Amino acid sequence: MLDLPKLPYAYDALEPVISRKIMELHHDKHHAGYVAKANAALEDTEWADKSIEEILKNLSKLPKDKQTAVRNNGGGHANHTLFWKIMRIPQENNEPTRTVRAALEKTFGSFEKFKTQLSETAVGQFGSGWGWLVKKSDGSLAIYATANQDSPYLTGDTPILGIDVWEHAYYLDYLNDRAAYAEKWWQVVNWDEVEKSF
Ligand code: MN3
Repeated sequence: MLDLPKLPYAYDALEPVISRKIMELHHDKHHAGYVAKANAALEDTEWADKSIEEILKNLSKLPKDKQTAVRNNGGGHANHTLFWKIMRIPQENNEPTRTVRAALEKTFGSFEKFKTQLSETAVGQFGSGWGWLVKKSDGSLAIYATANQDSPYLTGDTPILGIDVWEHAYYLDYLNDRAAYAEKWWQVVNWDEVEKSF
């Protein structure tokens, strides 16, 4: 059974970057829905008691008629579980830890270049999806977007940082201005939590 995790902060903790209303709907309705539907799909399979990471890494081994539901809803569960963890109370000059900064500079040239590349990738995702910083199996870092609720675990990568660019993540606060949301979002990234993935 997959469980809906509690938010590690109050619903209004991310204001003014993300409003209480969005957080309530996003966590209590959207994420809860993914958990319920993923559990319904996994019920009565040998995968019901496995971790979501293990399930997504082995999606092709699941019963064929369950794969789409688990990809979408299990992916939604994994993605949002990480998303809540890697956010915190907004800070205007929100800088990464020394360890994270050094790793980002090595791969992307500078922290600013990294931010720009991830923002542009996320904002440029056509339709619903996510922008990701991932660790590949060889330990290298990469940025890409996925559609819908596709998780980096599906391709064997480990998600480190992800921005949700589904309209439900920003529309109530930013209307159609996904770029404005993506820019503000950097204020709520919890770099201490991100560092744990390095
Ligand atoms: Mn979402």
